[in-house]
Amino acid sequence: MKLTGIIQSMGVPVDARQADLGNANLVSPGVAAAHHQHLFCLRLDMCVDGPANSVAEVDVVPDEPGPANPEHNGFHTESTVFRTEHEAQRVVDAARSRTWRIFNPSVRNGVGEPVSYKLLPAATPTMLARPESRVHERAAFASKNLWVTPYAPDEIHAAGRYPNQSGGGGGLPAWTARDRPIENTDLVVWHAFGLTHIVRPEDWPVMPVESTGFWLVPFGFFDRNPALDVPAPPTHCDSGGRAPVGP
Ligand SMILES: [Cu+2]
Repeated sequence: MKLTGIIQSMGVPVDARQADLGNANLVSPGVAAAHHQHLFCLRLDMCVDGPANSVAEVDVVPDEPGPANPEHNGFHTESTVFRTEHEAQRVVDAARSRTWRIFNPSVRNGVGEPVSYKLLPAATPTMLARPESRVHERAAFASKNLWVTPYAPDEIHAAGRYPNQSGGGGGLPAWTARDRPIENTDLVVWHAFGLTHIVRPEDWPVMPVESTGFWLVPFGFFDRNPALDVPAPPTHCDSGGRAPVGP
């Protein structure tokens, strides 16, 4: 997702300095813009080779010292399969290269492992407004980066159907309060991501693009690099039946 446009600015005394401003940055003499966050939630109705899927968190951690790690340089993956909704409420951990794997436990790939897709998050924040704040209550989906729910056709909007002016608590916090099982079933993955925008003078008066997002990539879904399966170069009517030589 790309963010651009015009920042929300405010007038401050023309002689104000940065040190006078607690939650905003000067962008021009007499003009400041508040710190803020752009937080999104994408609903991923997953179906990896069939409807019955599971989700695991995969961290990469150092091996313990010992005979199997004589040079103290080994590291390995630790995989934890989520059994219920509460277990699947997680945040990113870039130091552990944390990813989430959506897999089909009943379908094996060419090396005998479950077919899967990997959700690779960006270095994305969670909501910085405190839990007791109104904005946090209304958009509690942004307090975690990952949620997993069993598929329900009426569960569409992460913050509930009518978040504006609401008392909060709708959407993901309400649905997941039941802590339903999410293993080997038809499930929905919710990824909350975005960025914290500490505004800079270069964002004024029109903001250049900042990007945020994530990657969803096959992990053992294919048995080899599927991009190698490209057709032969086309022949051209002028090439005498030979592949064109170029450029
Ligand atoms: Cu912004």
